[in-house]
Amino acid sequence: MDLGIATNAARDRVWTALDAFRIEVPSWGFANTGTRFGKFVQGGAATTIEEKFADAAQVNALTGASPTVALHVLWDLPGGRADVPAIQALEKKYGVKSGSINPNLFQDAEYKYGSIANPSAEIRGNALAHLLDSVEIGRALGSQDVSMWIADGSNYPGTQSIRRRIGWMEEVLGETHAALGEGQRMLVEYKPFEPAFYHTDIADWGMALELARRAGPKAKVLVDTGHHYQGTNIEQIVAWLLHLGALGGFHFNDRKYADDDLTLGSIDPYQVFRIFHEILSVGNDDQAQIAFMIDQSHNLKGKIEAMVQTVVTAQEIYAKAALVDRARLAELQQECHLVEAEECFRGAFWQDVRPLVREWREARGLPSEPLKALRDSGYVEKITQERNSQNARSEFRYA
Ligand code: LRH
Ligand code: MN
Ligand code: MN
Repeated sequence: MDLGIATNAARDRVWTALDAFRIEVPSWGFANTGTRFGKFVQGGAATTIEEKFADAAQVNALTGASPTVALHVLWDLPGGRADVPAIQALEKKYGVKSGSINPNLFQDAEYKYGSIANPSAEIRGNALAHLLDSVEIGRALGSQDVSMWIADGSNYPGTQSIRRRIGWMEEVLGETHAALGEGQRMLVEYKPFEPAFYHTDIADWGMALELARRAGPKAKVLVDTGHHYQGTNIEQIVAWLLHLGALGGFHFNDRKYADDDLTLGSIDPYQVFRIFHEILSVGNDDQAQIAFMIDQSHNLKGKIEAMVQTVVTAQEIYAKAALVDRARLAELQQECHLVEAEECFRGAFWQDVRPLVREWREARGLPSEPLKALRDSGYVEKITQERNSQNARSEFRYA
């Protein structure tokens, strides 16, 4: 089937889509992270918030698509406190802004039996205080979203009251919502298991949606693509959340087995295409409400290289999704012309959009080949030399 990829109309669709496409990078994607068995330390990994801003700025300069960096409160802000003028100075120096604020309710030993769903009122109070601090940090930095991943759950049947914990979560989330300022939102993320292996308090999109709905209108659902069971139809969840006006955003990554945090599209690019198609099918105003964020940690690939590769892949798949002739597809769906409809849909996926995307990059003054430009720039070698002394140790041990 001829999709007319070389036509002006196709070029316009792709360029319009790429001009609007933004995807946030995570500060933790530039830092040394590991597996549960140990860490492979990279000499060039970022260890300070300034280094994370510097690396994010590189990715943005090369791709033109990631002007914000997500901050993880306890990992990036010493003592969980934000030195707002200092962060604003970094934003100015590096030309990237603070993105979503990610509270951390999973690291402290007091959260062994949960944070906002802990049976102890005192511990729930501490969790709420951290959430309120995170809301305040977001407000002070002018960032829109507080992204909440709640790791709470239990490992053995009968050891916790699932229902009482729902009520406790409702209380804390309601109070957090009440503190949100004008233009702020809270995003409720779900995950079926890990670290809890029997029940997780916010295990799927239904639970996240209901908790968000009860918290208030500024609460939306965050879909992390790695947080589903095998075979889950994620684009159907996306379509439902869009229908309900409840989709806040995404944590994009890919997976083969569980929450693998692999680079986007590395295992199943067609799934990313199907998700992007759902988003491009709604009106522009609704699209603008959806935060695209990357949630990946790169243990083996070079961190900046992996991030550039991810953003480039996201742009390419978004461009493919922009090529779907949605008017024609709607007719074919209406007439139940199954094979033609499927071919219309996946025909766009099979197009090689890279020449078009390259043209767009050149027209926008961006490097035509971001990964090659990264290599040619020598940035990774430079930071590896500069940062190596702090990162020189390499650890690997079984837990
Ligand atoms: C949990 C998660 C969550 C965290 C991030 C580091 O698996 O996806 O979004 O904040 O990883
Ligand atoms: Mn996530
Ligand atoms: Mn995850």
